[in-house]
Amino acid sequence: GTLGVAVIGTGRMGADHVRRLHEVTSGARVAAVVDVDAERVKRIADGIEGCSAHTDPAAAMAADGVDAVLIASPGPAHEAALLAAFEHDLPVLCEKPLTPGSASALRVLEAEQRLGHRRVQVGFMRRYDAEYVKLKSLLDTGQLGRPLMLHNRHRNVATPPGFSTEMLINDSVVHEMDITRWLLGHEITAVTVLKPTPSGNAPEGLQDPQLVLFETAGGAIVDVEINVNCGFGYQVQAEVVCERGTARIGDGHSLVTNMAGRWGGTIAQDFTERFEDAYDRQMQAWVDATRRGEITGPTAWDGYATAAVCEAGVRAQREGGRVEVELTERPSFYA
Ligand code: NAD
Ligand code: ISE
Repeated sequence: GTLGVAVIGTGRMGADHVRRLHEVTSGARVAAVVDVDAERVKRIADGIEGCSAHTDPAAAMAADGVDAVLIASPGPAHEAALLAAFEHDLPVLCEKPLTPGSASALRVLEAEQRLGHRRVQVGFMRRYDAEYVKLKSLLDTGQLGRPLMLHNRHRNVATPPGFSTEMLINDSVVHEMDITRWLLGHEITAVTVLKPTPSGNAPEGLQDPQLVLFETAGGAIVDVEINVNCGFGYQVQAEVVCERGTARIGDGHSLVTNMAGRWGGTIAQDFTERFEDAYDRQMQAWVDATRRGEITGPTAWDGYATAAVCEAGVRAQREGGRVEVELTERPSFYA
């Protein structure tokens, strides 16, 4: 039957996921919505037939018709929601980060292993972006040879109020941590962060942009320009340099115009626009797998491993120099 989903957190991402589940995804319906803001959650539930409104995640998980959980509350609230979902043995799509910090992520790994079966998919949606999928398929053929370097650019128009220097790593570069591990198939072993004089566009006190370097277990070197107040658009670009060639995505050349002696195109303005298809495909894949009784996509291990890299990244920001990533051994459960 149709998958009844409880959506926890109905802010920017959560409200968009509610719309997606209600209007785009097939085989699913929004059965319950949860937010600490009671008025907001009631307004959203009122617009959807058969959807109940809650301020307590545990109450929503026990509600009628709830078969699965989508977590889109702020990162610090994820651990409690994940553990509650495990108590009800419900499948979960959890927005990144799994949890902020490797200690809490490890507690989630342990709880999932105690259940005896995987329950969590982490919302690293770039793995569902058509361009990244093409890049990964090409690398996997081996035609280009071994990847030597991966160059990334991650630019946002502007940061919301309260966005801190650590969030450049924890909220933004975390996507490149996941995509690096996925594209190259190796864990990240060390992080270095270089900080140019901040842009005049950056709010007072924000160290923006930064150049983040990863070393990987496969010997490839990865650089990330994180530049979150660039002012002109939302851009995510990647170029892999291999032994026999290079491959690059994210140039946004789907429409090129020639007019009045100039050529060009438009640049997306935010992630909901640039990654709309990826969010849609991620949701459909999660719903389809869940209805088959399977869990696919990025795992809780991917959530833990990226949390460990974030910790090294934040230390590298603060202390300077190269910081090694501390990772426990990967349990065979996540092989
Ligand atoms: P937001 O602040 O817009 O929304 C969060 C909502 O959760 C708010 O409505 C808030 O009232 C509610 N909330 C707070 N504590 C709660 C709790 N304990 N239980 C239930 N609801 C609670 O934030 P956002 O930008 O929508 O981010 C939400 C999540 O999505 C974060 O984990 C963030 O990292 C992630 N995110 C992912 C992407 C992506 O590209 N995949 C982009 C942006 C945000
Ligand atoms: C945000 O939280 C995201 O996840 C976006 O994908 C990213 O581009 C942005 O920089 C983050 O703040």
